[in-house]
Amino acid sequence: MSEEERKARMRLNRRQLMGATAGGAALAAAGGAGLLGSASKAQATPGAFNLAPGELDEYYGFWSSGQTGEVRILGFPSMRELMRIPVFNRCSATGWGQTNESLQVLTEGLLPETKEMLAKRGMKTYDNGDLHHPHMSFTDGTYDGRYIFANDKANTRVARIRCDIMKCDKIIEIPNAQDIHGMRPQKYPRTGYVFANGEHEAPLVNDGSVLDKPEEYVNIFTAIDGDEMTVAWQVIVSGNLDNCDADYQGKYAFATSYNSEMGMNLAEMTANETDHCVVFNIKAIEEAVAAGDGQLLNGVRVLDGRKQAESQFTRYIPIPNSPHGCNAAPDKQHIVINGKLSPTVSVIDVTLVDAVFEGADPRSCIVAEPELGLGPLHTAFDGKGNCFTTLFLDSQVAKWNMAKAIEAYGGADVDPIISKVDVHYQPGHNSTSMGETAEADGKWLISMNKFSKDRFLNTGPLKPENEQLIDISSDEMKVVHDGPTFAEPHDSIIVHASKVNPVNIYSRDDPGWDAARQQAAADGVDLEDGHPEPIRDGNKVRVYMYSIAPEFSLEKFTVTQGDEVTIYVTNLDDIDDVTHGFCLSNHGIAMEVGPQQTSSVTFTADRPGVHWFYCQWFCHALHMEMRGRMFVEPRAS
Ligand code: CUK
Ligand code: CUA
Repeated sequence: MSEEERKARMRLNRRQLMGATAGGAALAAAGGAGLLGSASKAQATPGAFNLAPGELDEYYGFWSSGQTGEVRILGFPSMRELMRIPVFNRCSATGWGQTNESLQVLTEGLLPETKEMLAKRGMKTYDNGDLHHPHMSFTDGTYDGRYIFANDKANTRVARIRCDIMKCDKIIEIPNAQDIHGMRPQKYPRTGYVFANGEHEAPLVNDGSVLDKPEEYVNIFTAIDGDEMTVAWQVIVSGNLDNCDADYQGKYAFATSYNSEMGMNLAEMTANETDHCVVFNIKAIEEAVAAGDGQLLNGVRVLDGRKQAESQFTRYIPIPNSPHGCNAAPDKQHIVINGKLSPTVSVIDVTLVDAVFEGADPRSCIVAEPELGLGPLHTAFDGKGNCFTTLFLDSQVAKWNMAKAIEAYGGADVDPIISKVDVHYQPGHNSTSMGETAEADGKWLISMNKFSKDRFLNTGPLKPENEQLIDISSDEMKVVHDGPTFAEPHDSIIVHASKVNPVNIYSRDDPGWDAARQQAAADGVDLEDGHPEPIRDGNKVRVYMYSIAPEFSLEKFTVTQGDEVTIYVTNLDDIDDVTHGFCLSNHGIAMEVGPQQTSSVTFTADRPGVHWFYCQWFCHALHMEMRGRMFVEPRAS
């Protein structure tokens, strides 16, 4: 169908609808959200966080959700939750984890042995994940609005979200590694690589031939090609990798590493006074990969960068016991390593790292080590030379000055700490507005606190966490807002709204439903026309319909008990905000169908009888009327 014909038909359908309804014109006008047109949008007063109705935020917040497995979009600084992007979880509203399109994303990157294990449990993919770190792709040291990448610590995966539609389009399971934790995109020249830390150690070939022999376990650092979403290379390291970051030069990646003892229990893991920051030399690694060095394992080139291998791939910079956060400063020169069990943070000067690779003492690149308080976990920056470090045990955020910390390390009698503020309670990550880019703007800080205790009404034994908005525009930090959250946003990024430009309507050319397009072509069907009858192919039956508010193109269709049925729904509405849904009652089937999107779902029709399907997304004044019947004929026995 041509664009002209399609539009003509949409207009026709609307007219028919209005004519057919009692008081139709009024109803249709009231119900078609998209018909209202977009009101002019007010911008927030600068510095305001308590926005008036209709005012838009200055920033997008992209929040992780830990064991919930999704990414959340917040308006920031108002802290209004705008949207949830299902990633590693199963989502009832959108059908993520059930539609064929989402299952393709969730299954195509799984390792064969994982698919086999899950199949034995009747599963196609995992339905849980532990998403700690969402980070946007970079170009030239700042966010470029293309993608958000996120890790799954629970099942060793890395996902990518397309920022044009705010949906996940790729998930890969990382071979050879265990439990991806720290994860950061390359900042310069662009992403490029996504660096991913394997947190837990295990035998490199983990097939049961080695069990309780910790001396044979290894840890793995992975570089993913963020454009292709394939593993580019891996490096074997000593010690457990925790968090990581990249420099602004494109030369090095840095990872905190605890348990240099390679201990298996708490006492063993904390025996040494020092652990490490591991520095990865990207050029040396790329040359070795190109030369075919190391070993090829599960299709990935794996190099040995362990301490005892004394390679040019890595350097181990001694850091006081069990460091955690790893944060590159927007001055493009300093990397802050957060002490956790040590009250200090250690500052690496990236311009001194070349010398370390040329044989200088590994500690010679440390230029400051201020003592800030108990339990420093993560550091954020204001772009004006100041740093904000969460103190987990002290329940505080410390503001300190980088230049003063460097002077003090050099012996000057200066106190780098500018101020501290109490937060409630036990902060983990913190983020500043644009703070992990070269465009850090020093306006806002969010402190992501693990406990809320008495801050909110009691919700039973499980309490929300508490995120506190802090105004950092002056030296004295001011907590201005409490925001409760459900499990467990570890990390967040605060991205200026000018960097992100999502579409309102899907493109009909979107690659997201390529498989549906191909199947329709093979069946001689145009997705946008649907087909009046189910198409039978043995016991497989394909039903093609389109939707235009408030109707599906099929009001009924018939299948036979035992058929494997695939329903394709194409939403022909191309109006901002007119999402439909398809819910088949008493079959556990429901999915979102956005404007101009095609979604599909496959199930076995095993219940003879009449079953209603209905639109499950409030789309129109006649949304309740948007429904149809599936007849399941009993199979002749
Ligand atoms: S880790 Cu959770 S508080 Cu996974 Cu980024 Cu530090
Ligand atoms: Cu379509 Cu509700």
